[in-house]
Amino acid sequence: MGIFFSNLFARLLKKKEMRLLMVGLDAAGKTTILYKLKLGEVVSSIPTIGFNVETVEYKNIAFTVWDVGGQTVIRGLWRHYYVNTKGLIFVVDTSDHERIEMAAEELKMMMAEDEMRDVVLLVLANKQDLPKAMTVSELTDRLGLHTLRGRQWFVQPTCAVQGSGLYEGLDWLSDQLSKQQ
Ligand code: G3D
Ligand code: MG
Repeated sequence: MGIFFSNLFARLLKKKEMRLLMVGLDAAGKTTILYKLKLGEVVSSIPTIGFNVETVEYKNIAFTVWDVGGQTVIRGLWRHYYVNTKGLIFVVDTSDHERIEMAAEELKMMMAEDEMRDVVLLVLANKQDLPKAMTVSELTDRLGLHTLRGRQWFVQPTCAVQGSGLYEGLDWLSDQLSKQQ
C-alpha cells in the first residue's frame, strides 16, 4: 500500500515541513492505521513527557499520533505538536457507542485550540466491519460536525485492519492541503 501513499503525498512534497496529527481515544485503530500506511519506520516514544507518542517521518511530512481522553493534566503538553500542524486525522471506533460522547468532547476541545484554527479535519469512521458500527451520518451527528464553523471537514468510513477507506480519506486530506498552498 505504501506506493499509493507515496503518489498521494507527492504533490505535497514541494511544501516545507508540515505536520499531520492523528488522534482518537485508545483502541480507535490509530496504531493499526499508522502501520497500514507503511510510510516509514514508526517510532514510539517512552512516555517520559507524560504521554506516549508515535511518529513517522515521511519526507517533509511528520505524522504524530497519540491517544486522547481522560488525562486533562497533560493537555497543555500537546500544544508543542500543534505547531506547523495542517491536518488533524481524528479516528473513531464506530462500534464504541459508550464512548462516542467522550470522543466528541475531545474533538470539540481540540478544535477550540487557537493553534488549530486553520487545521483541516479528516474523521476516520473506523471499524465499519463490526455489526454495531455507526453510519457516517450518525457519527457526523454525534460529533456535532455540522456545528463547526469555517472548517473544512470530511468523514471517511474505514476498516483499518483491511486497510479499506484509508486511501480515500488521505486523498481528500491531501487535496485540501494542496489547495491551501
Ligand atoms: P489505537 O492505536 O487507536 O489505540 P489500535 O488502536 O490500532 O491499537 O487498535 C485497537 C484494536 O482494534 C486492535 O485489536 C486492532 O486490531 C483493532 N482494530 C483496528 N481497526 C479495526 C477495524 O477497522 N476493525 C476491527 N474489527 N478491528 C480494528 P487488538 O485485538 O489487537 O487489541
Ligand atoms: Mg496505539
